[in-house]
Formats: sequence, structure tokens, C-alpha cells
Amino acid sequence: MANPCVWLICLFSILLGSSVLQLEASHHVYRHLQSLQSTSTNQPYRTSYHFQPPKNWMNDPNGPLIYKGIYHLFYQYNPKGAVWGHIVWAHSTSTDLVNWTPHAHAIYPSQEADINGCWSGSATFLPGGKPAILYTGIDPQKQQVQNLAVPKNLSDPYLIEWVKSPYNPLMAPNAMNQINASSFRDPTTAWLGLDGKWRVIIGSKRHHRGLAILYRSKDFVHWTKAKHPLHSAKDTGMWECPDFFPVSSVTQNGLDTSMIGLGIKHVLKASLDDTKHEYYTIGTYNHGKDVYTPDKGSVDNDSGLRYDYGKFYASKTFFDNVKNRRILWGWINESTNASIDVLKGWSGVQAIPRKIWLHKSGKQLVQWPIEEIEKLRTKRVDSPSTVLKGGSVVEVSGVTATQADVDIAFEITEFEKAEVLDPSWTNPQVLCSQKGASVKGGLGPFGLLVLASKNLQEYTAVFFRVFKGQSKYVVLMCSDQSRSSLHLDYDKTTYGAFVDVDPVHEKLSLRSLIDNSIVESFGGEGKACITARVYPTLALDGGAHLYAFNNGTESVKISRLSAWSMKKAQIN
Ligand code: DQQ
Repeated sequence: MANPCVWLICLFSILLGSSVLQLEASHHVYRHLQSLQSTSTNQPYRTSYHFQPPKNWMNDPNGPLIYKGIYHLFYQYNPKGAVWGHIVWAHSTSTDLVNWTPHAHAIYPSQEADINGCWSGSATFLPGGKPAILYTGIDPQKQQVQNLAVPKNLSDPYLIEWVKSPYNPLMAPNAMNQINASSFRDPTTAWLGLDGKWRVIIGSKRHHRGLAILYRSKDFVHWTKAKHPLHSAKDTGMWECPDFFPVSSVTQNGLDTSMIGLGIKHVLKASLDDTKHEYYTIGTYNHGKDVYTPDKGSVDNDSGLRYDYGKFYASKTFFDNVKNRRILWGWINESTNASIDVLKGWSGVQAIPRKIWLHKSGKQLVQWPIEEIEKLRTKRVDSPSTVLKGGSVVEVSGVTATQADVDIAFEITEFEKAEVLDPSWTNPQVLCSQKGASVKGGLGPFGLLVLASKNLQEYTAVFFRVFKGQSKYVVLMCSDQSRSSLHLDYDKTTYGAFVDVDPVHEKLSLRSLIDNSIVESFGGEGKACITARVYPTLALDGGAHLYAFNNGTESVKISRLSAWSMKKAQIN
């Protein structure tokens, strides 16, 4: 009897090698794959501490909130199979954002206004601390409309049952409002204006201009569309899952979504359907005029700032008023295709929730895995400060390399050999693809080889390169998946980001959360994040190793290196 794990990997290879490879689009309906169930029991790519349901398709995180001390995560889910379709809001709760208990589906098609699907949305706290959910329903004409649901029993901290408003839909396209009925979705958390009216934005597009359509309401039930969107940007296409929230320019604490005043900036994030990337801007919200204007230099399109420069989409934040922080959830899609997802019986993972705040420069956000995840750390390994010579690879032994949290910092004292940055090298992803981990440089590449097999036939490389720019040194962070698996044909795009740190005065830090098939990396203390989805064939279980490497000619110093094995969390 063949080992089922080998069997799954073989099938995986056959499918990957064949012509069926076509990456998933989030709303693509694979009719023939809709409700197939996998029988595979051995699952090398399932995660140990990243949230995922036991089986089937999952996409966007929806309506995260904290109520009576319990964290709630709802998410887009197909109860019938491992590809997108039959979408409901599945529901899990937690006391620590790490260990999760599943509950019955919270919102599922049951009214005309959502009979063809319950798509993404957000939660808002109404006066008296009552949660309310606005979500997109797909109506009998396949139009996208906005609906309301409220808890049936407010004394239940688990919020198991939800009741839909008899007034649904509350917002709908019609002949008067010029709303595009197939591009009108994903209401944000609403905020309360000084005039006592609620505001909410809905993602949309007109022609190819991305829109945050604004609605106002006095009672949360009757909504009127504002004349102008809160914001829009040309050539960005459909804005999915917009998010709009205040951030403090003085502290790392989070703010309630309705906060306005001095020392507060606003963030607008859009998930671009065209590119499947998210970008955000930092700017000013004029609450008198209900207009948001990005700051000068805050780029308002796909080349703008991103929460994550790898696989991370349809994200959503919420304000945790117990710990006074804003938390970001994001969906990590697979890098394989639908047939493979059906074989393994599931698709999609959620990233580790991240605390998010405005950097003191005011120019970008910073993200860091929630502190609670550190309670999964076990078997700590520390390495004394060492010089990593050019061309060296050093094993970090003593940790479970498939399930680890690694924190490393590099110090650079010699900059002579830093390569000159060509002014045309403005796209970090392209630069990382051209200068992958195996391309020798002057100052770098140096970093980590994770999920690596013994003889380095397989590895995912997360690393830095330092360039000499016109007036300062420029730090590039890359996550190179090109050697992540012996499987030939899944999406192995190399990702990249510039990290706004000064390597002359600051150490270059890198933290990677490794979880079997996920590598979530935070560079420059959370200034640049890159999440990778990988499917090793050799670097599994005991075959996986962790290394620090330097493939530049100049030596660099490892000033800090701690690694922990991570315990398994209860992830449903
Ligand atoms: N996913 C949902 C939509 C949203 C998209 C449907 C983003 O509401 O626009 O599952 O991934």
C-alpha cells in the first residue's frame, strides 16, 4: 500500500505537470468541481497555527469583532467543496486569537436579498454596544445589494444566531443611482459623524475608475447614497473589500472607527480585483465634506503601499477595545489550481492576525503578529552574535523547521561593496525576480533559507540586498519561491518590497513565521511584509531545515538570532 502522502504528492505533480494549471480567480465558478469531496487523509500542506477550516474553500475574512471578551471571525466559505461557490459566512470564536472553536454558519442564503450568496461585509457596534453586520447579498437577478443582520440574542457572547432585517436590501442598484449592479459590494465598518448619522462605504467602479461609494443613515436601516464617493481613483478597476479607519499619529494604540480629531490620520485600503493586490493610502478625512484625500506622496494606485507584498488579499481590520489595538486579518490564497485544491480537499488560509499602526514618520503603516501568537513558542534556540561570511550557509538546528518562529537581525559595517541602484529599478518585485537568492551580489543577498531540504534542492529564501542609491542606501527585501518545491508548475512568483530603513544606523531585522506551507515574513520591524505559499516535496516533516545564508561578497554580522518551534494551535 503506497504511503498516502506520497500518493497525494504524485497526483499533485501529475496535475501540475499537465496543462490544467490555471491560477484561481476568486469568483470563478468551476461547475464540475463545485461539490466534490476529497478522500485524502494525509495532508502535508495543512497549517498548524494559521487559521483554516477542516475542509473546503475559504476566502475573505469577514466582520471580525470582539464582543463580551470573545473574538469572532467570520469568513467566506463554500460548505460543499474546495472551490469558490455556494458562499456563506462561516463562524469561529476565540479568547486569544490563536485557538479557535467553530460554530454553525452565521449568515447563509435565506432571503430574496441574498438567495444567490452571502458575500463579504463588516461589523459595526451600534449605541449600547450592539453588533450589527452589513454584508453583500446576491439577489435573484444576480445583483449585488447590501443587507443587515443583527444577533438574535445579545446575551450570548458567542453570537451564534443572526437575524436578517426585513428591510433587506438596504442599499441596491437602481435606475436612478447609476450603480453598476455587478460591481457593488463589501460594505466597511460604518462610522458615526458629528451630525449623528452613520456612514459606510461600498466598493465599486465606474468604467475603470475604482470607487468608494458613500451612504449615510440615521437609523442604520434607511440609507441614502451621497452625491460623491468618499474617494475614487482612475485606472484602478473594481475596489473589493475597501477598509477605512483612523490611526493615531502619536501612539501605536488603535482607534475606534468613528474617532476623529487632532493627531488622527485616516487610512483607505482597496483590494484591486484586476491585480489581486491591495494598496493603501494615508490621508486626511474631511468629515464636514465627507471627502478623503490621500497625503501628497501617498500613491493612489497599484504601485502604492501594500500591507503585504506577497499573497494577502481581501483584508479587513477591526478595533480591539480591550487591548486598544487595531488588528488586521487577510486571506492567503493557494498558489495551485482548482483541481489540486479538490484533491487535497481544501483551499485558503488566514494570515496570523497582525497589530497595525501608523509609523512615527507618518508615511507608512507598521504590522506585527499579535503578541498572543508567542504563547505557541517552545524549544527556544539562540545563536551568539556571529559574522556571516560571503558565500556561507549556516544551519540553525534545534527547531522544528516546518513549524517555527524565527527572529534574526543583521548589522552592516562595510558598505563599500553595495551595488549601485540603477534609477530604473523602481519595481521591487521585478528586481527580486531578476536578483533572486542564487544571484551573487555585493551586500547581499543575506537572510534565511526556510523549508529547505538537506542538500538545498528545495528552499524558500527570504533575504535582503543593500544598494547604493543616489542619496542613501536602499534596502530590498525579497521572498524567492523559485526553488521552493520540486513540483515544476505552480505559481512560484518571487515577491519584493523596498524597506524604509537606514542600514547605516539601524539593524536589518527579519521575522518569519513558518507553518508547513506558509512563510509569513516581517522585515524592518514590520515595515515590509511578504507572505508566501509554498508546497515542498522534500522539506516536509523531518526533511525540513532552517539556514541563515549570505550570498554576497561582503560579510555581514548576525547580531541577533532566536528561533522557536511552534506548538500546534486549535484552529477549528
Ligand atoms: N470575495 C467576496 C466578495 C469580494 C471578494 C466573494 C474578494 O464580496 O469582493 O466571495 O475576494
